[in-house]
Amino acid sequence: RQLEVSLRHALERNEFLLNFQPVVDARSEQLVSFEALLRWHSEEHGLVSPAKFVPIAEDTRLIVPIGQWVLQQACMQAAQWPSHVRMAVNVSPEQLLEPDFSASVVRALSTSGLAPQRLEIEVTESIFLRDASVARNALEQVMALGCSVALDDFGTGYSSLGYLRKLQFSTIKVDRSFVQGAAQDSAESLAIIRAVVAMADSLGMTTTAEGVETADEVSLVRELGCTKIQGYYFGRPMSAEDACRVVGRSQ
Ligand code: G
Ligand code: G
Ligand code: NA
Ligand code: MN
Repeated sequence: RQLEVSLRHALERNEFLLNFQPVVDARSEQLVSFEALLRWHSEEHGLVSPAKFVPIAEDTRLIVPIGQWVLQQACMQAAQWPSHVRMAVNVSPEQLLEPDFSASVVRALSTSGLAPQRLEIEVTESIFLRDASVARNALEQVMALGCSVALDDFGTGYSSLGYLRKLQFSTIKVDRSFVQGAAQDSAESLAIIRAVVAMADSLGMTTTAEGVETADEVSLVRELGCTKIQGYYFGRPMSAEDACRVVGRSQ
């Protein structure tokens, strides 16, 4: 495909950049971290959504070098911020299952000077579909470095809860479909968020409500006991410059 050809040259042409979306503490509404979100400005195709190009990058394994670039850039950015602000980076299964994944994390941390405790790796349940023991091993290695691991889009994949027994995720991210559902009075969505929060609490994990767009949704997920909130209400994915301004206000 056309897109794939362009994607092969995107890194060397410097066509990627990162946006950053704030995550706040549900009680204090203080900034706690940013999630790095990849953007591609293709010379041939204009701005391409990650929903479109990330799957192609995964199929072609281009996500491995691209993902390394993301890690590197995100760590360098976070190293510019005060130490109470953490950085979350999305990692695809193809990238995590590479034998040198944890080495690439070490590299990003050491070249940026970022403390490992300030880096959170976000993975989805899909990492357990292919080679669960390799995935678990890779995550244990980055946890041993001092990084934390969040489980993203929780509840939308093919979940087996078994791996929650084996891996100490720091955070479970409640997918925005449940937040939106609960806001529209879906009894099922409400029940699911309650159950996820209760389970996370008893496992010593925190919860982040994703896709929170309105003040009513803020109140709702706070009452449901979510620990952290992410969504357009507190900030859209933004440029590094804008993120620095938000960080400046957070002190
Ligand atoms: O803003 P949003 O359109 O950014 O992101 C769409 C999807 O792309 C999400 O599922 C998100 O997890 C994924 N995504 C965004 N940035 C990255 C990245 O750096 N690496 C990977 N693997 N996925 C990403
Ligand atoms: O899969 P992941 O959770 O990493 O994807 C994050 C995606 O969700 C990004 O595309 C981001 O732009 C989008 N997003 C973040 N906050 C909101 C929100 O409040 N509402 C909606 N509709 N999308 C959001
Ligand atoms: Na994510
Ligand atoms: Mn997410």
